[in-house]
Amino acid sequence: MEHKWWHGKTAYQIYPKSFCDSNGDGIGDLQGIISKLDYLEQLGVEIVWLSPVYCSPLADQGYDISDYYNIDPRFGTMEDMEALIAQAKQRGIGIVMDLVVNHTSDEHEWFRKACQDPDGKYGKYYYIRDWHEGEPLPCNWRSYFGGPCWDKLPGHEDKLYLHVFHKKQPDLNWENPEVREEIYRMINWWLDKGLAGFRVDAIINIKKKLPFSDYPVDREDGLSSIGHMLDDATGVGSFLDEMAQRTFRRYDAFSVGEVFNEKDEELPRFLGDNGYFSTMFDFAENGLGKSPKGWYDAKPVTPEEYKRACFHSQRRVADVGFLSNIIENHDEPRGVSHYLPQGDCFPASKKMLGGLNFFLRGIPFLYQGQEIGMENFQYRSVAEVDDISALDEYQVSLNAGLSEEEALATISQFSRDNARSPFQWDSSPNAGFTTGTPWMKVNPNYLHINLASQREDPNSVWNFYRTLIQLRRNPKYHHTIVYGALTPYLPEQENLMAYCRHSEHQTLLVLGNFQRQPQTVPLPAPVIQTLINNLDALHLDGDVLHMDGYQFLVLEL
Ligand code: TEU
Ligand code: CA
Repeated sequence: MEHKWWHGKTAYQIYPKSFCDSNGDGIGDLQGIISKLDYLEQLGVEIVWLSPVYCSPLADQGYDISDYYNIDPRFGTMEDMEALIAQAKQRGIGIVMDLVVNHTSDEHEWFRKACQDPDGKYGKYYYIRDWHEGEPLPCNWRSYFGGPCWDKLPGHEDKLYLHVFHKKQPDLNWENPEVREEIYRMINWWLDKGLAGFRVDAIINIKKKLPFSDYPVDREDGLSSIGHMLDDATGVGSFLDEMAQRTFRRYDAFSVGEVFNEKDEELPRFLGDNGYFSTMFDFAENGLGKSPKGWYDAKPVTPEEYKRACFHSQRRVADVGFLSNIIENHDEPRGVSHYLPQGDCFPASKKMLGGLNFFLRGIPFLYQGQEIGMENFQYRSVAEVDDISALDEYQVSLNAGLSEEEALATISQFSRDNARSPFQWDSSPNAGFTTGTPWMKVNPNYLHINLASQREDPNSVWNFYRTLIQLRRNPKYHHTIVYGALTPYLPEQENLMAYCRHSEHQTLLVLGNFQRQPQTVPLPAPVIQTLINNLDALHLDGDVLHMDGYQFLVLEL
């Protein structure tokens, strides 16, 4: 496998709206991020992915872009963006932007022009179909945020447009070469500014199975999950290859794909040498427990399921390329609230979960706040919900017969808002995120979970994450941690997640006791030294290790 500049990095995702507000309007911004570059450098991350900061009506918090070539004034200016790229670079940090090109905002100039003249040039940028009241829709796909993915084209009673996400996110027609040219031009324009690369949003959706047709109805709404269509669609690869060829590869840029349903045999083309992407997120764990019926039917994830999913993903890509490993992102609940058994969310277990994920082969991506162990929060009323996905699932839960209280409890567990509450910098009002009124409520637990207090505490979750990142960067272990093969260790031992990372001259054993109770683990070889321990003690009895509940260890063997 060819070595690449980004293989050994640790990445960090910023959700700009909730990271740091520099001017007191309650909305995080680019100057806020710039003011925290020293912090990011100290943490040790070397790639920073920004969720979208382009002009947007924020119907889906920036994933609905109305101008790809400008920064939304709420986040700052183009000068701020250029300053961020330059000042990050001085600290050895590459900035990665979000590339949202499955759809635009309905407020994008292209879509406005398409509405003015559906038969003209811009009408062909989108999927627009004739339709008359009373006729069936062109197809029965359910949009990701609920309801049919067809809506009336504004200003036209007899035309519909396609949106697989929100109705304010009309899908671009990638079959049209002019659309693809526009996108490549825009990507290169940004790469010319010195961006390190892109995180590529929802990209698998760009290929539609045409002509539009129905799939089996799978809920009472009479619609069908987009997943059926995606399984059926072929040929996304030629778009992705063309995009990579015309953009990323020319710049040796980093690209991380948000891809959910690639098939095994496609993996080498997606993330092998010269693949469509540098890497892709591993979403196997995030999918656990989910139900096609909706969030209300989801099951809790057990440690055994979590472990199996990780190992399965590792096996799939072992000889192919590098996954990007996460426990959470801006679309998911907080990892510690989601994967740790109920009642077991405390510093030691948070460290264990973080550590187990961090040393998997691949690029570790931390999400803002993960490094201080930020947790889900509880909604008090549905009026507090911002996430459009959660609002839809609230309705789905009510339709399934849940009470309002139960529906609220359900969406509290899974809402994307969980990850979007402001970063908890310190114990001052609003957690130091803003001097004004935050656009979203700060989690009340900021008084005891915040960066300022954890910086001073050598045993904090934050200092633990720093140690993980430093170990990955340490020249003595870097090669093994980045390139070493991964072999599951005692995968059948319940609630033990353990694996070896080994290169020619080195073996590291990573162990997490994924339960409250202690457990005993035989070691395969003598311990040379303990590199990481999330607890004070180490009970080693010859080649038998007695692990305390939620103990996490990295041992050099
Ligand atoms: O998400 C893509 C995606 O497939 C979503 O269905 C995701 O699983 C959903 O948000 C969960 O509720 C990306 C972005 O990460 C997300 O924030 C955007 O809303 C979406 O694309 C549309 O751009
Ligand atoms: Ca602001």
